[in-house]
Amino acid sequence: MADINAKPFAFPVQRGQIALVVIDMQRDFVEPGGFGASLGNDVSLLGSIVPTVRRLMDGFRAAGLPVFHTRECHLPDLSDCPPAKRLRGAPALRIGDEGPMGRVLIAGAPGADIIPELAPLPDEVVIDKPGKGAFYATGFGEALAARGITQLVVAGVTTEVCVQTTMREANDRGYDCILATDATESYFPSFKAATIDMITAQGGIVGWAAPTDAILEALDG
Ligand code: C5J
Repeated sequence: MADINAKPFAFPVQRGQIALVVIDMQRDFVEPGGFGASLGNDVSLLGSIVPTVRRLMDGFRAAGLPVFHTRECHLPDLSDCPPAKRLRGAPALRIGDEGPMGRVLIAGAPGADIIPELAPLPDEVVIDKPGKGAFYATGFGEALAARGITQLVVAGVTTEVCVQTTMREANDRGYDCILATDATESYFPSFKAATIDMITAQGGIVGWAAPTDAILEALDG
């Protein structure tokens, strides 16, 4: 494996210590009728990255490297959903409400499922997370430690919310993180661009960023 040609400088891949984490590629964020749409967003932007995320996942799988998936979702009794999160704003559907894809962002509801095109393989770890970051109130850190993972390639949605929060959480815990810039998306293109800038500024204050081709080339190299 070679270094990844990345911003702000080459990402030094550590063989056997790198994994992919695909954040929240769920029907509730990507498909019409879900939570993302209920907030007034145009979800078609997010759908456009699906083939690229799939290519990245397939590259990791082909290289025998671990792929982790996350889902933002809550328990049916909402005991893990702070009222402040549920009640903020004026969405057409709130977390836990019955929508066209079942109860919004509730574990087990069809809307909380990962979209079929990016379905996890049976041996891949899926982390259900009640927050925006993948480490908060989950077993993600322990699952990574058990596999000796110290480096994360991060993809998924949305760039400035759950993806960025996870990268910041990981960075604070000592992981080297690189964002796959064309395998992540936001409902707001300017927020995606700003996130990439924020992550890579000041010598990579949160981490690195590179397109999928550069990441896959390094895995092949
Ligand atoms: C949001 C996420 N945007 N997965 N969740 O509420 O980014």
